[in-house]
Amino acid sequence: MIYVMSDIHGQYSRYKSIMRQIRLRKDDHLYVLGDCIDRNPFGLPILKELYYKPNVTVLLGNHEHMMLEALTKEDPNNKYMGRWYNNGGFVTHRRYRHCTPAYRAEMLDIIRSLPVNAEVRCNGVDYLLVHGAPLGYKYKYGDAVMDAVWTRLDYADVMPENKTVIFGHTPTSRYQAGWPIHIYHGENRMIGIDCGCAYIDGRLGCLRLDDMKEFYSEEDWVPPDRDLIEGIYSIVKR
Ligand SMILES: [Mn+2]
Repeated sequence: MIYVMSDIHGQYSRYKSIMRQIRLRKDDHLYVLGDCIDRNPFGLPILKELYYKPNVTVLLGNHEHMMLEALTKEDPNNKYMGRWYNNGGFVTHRRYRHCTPAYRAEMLDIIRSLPVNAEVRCNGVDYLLVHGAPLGYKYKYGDAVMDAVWTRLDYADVMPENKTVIFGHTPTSRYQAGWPIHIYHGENRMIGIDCGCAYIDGRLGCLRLDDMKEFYSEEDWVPPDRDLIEGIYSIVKR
């Protein structure tokens, strides 16, 4: 069986919920389409755990790319660190700084080795697995990797011929406002699987390509009551 999920964003309990449901076997393969890290605390351990599983392929997301730039590039004006922090990188960096030099070097090596796209064939369908967009897709950076991890596909975009593109990066609520935390099966051979796991009211989705069965993380906590949250905010604002 072939499974695809994306944008775990440090949500450890949602990640574990999916792993419990799919019970990955030796002959199965799981593709994780980037953005294991940032916005929530447990990104690095999740990325590391997935990376070393023999039947898992992890792709590069824009968040891993941001982390690599922030921690390895000459950055006198904090351009790269600023961008990372503005996109939820602080929780990752806060923990990273407390890790041993060996662990830090290992995580950077892992990120450097992540592929940008992957291809897999299932039931006679050729799937192109991407974080943001297929490599070679022109966006606004003029850099092939940046374009591939940052592009937000539009529902009307034209995909490469004879390929069904499965992408993360952009929460599916952008394509189906009335069905927000579900996998998006678009026209033009596009499937979006980022169900907003990064956010409190999202969840982690996972698609099994053999039969297109969808799996969703189940919460082990009671979501906070909206009236309660708004009540708290009204107190804070006063
Ligand atoms: Mn992303």
